[in-house]
Amino acid sequence: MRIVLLGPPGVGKGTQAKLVAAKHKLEKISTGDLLRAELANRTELGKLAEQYMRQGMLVPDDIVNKMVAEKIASLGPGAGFLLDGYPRTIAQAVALEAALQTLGANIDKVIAFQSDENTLLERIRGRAEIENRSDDDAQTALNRFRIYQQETAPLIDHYKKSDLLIEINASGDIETVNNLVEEALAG
Ligand code: B4P
Repeated sequence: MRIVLLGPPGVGKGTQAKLVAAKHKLEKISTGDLLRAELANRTELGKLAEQYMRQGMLVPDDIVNKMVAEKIASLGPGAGFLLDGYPRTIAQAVALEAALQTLGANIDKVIAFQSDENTLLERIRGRAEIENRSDDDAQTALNRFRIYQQETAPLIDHYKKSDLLIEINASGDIETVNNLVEEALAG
């Protein structure tokens, strides 16, 4: 199984990714986590990514595409995986399709989470208290919402056209959302 999780900042992609990957024994590829690990290790890639992330901007496509393509290639052709937070632009979706084609693989389902902005801001505020992420202050979060609408929301139509999209209301608690995800995967 190869799954993509899409959705606005703070909607719970990372939270659901952990649950789904554990249950279905899938490799979890979270671009946010991979980039934060590069930052923590002060690599050249990390230093570059930090300039974008702390302003709530997307890291340039070529950097993220290369990072994901290498990760997918390292898993081998038959591997199941879950992509959390990738693709986030149409250019990333095109790059993902090319990377999968070289392996003779394809995406099975794209899950798009939705919720209202107040719920998302509340969750990000809660995460800020626990995780101290530099992109979780209110102003940066608003910037991330704006960029989501411009850059990432068009992916919903992109995946609707290929009939892979399942839209899920992510406003409920973690267990409720997880039940909806499992129903969608079973269907
Ligand atoms: P991400 O790490 O993907 O972060 P996110 O979108 O804010 O969060 P997510 O939706 O995973 O929410 P979470 O589960 O934590 O991206 C961070 C940054 O990295 C981006 O802004 C960008 O700069 C860069 N980046 C990443 N991928 C990129 C790409 N492909 N291209 C370019 N740049 C990229 O949930 C949020 C909080 O809510 C948590 O505290 C959680 O406990 C809580 N929560 C979750 N679900 C809940 C529920 N159902 N009910 C109540 N609380 C819930």
